[in-house]
Amino acid sequence: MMSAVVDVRLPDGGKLINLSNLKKNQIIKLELWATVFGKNTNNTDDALQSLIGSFTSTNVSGGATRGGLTASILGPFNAMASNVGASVDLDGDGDRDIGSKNASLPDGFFAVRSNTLNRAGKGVAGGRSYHIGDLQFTVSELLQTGTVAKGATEINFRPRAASTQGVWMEDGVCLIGNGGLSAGAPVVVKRVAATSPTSSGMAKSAAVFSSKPIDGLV
Ligand SMILES: [Ca+2]
Ligand SMILES: [Ca+2]
Ligand SMILES: [Ca+2]
Repeated sequence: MMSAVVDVRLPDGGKLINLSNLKKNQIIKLELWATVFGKNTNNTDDALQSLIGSFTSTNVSGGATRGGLTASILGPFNAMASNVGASVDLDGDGDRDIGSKNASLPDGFFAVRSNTLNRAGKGVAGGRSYHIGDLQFTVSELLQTGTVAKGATEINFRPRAASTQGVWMEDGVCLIGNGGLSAGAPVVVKRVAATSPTSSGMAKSAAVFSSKPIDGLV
């Protein structure tokens, strides 16, 4: 069974951005990591060559923010046929996503490609992980006013729904991805209520929420 995952995350690995810390035109810097998983415990026989898909900022329960996404690609995954993707509103919510709605053609999709099956990624349990590029979300509009927490906005990868989703190697076998490419958990933008510092459990989570977004903001 084939398995590769594209994960969008904050530079410190976090997944949560407190809307209370955001303002219009602010840039949120995110990282794109791809991980190839095999079945055995040896990760020196797992490798990545290419992947293709889109990125969207999806509003849940009314959403938290609108903004535009832009991507960049890191070497060696910037070889011929790589593409930072077209800037289009894929989901019709009024802001720009990256990629294409037409899965039958590769045109417009975000695509990374190395000239060879690359084994230089970071070894992780059961596979190999690669920092393939970065993503920027530029806030254009805050969808919530006041302090009442409502919806959330989820920023994530969407694999191209086609027979060719990428080329990678698992346990020494080179594969052309077909249904084996998926997205990790989304980066979530939502309003996180301030909590009392006298309540230890709550204060701890508040500290996590308030520190992680700052690492991801430039
Ligand atoms: Ca959006
Ligand atoms: Ca959109
Ligand atoms: Ca392996």
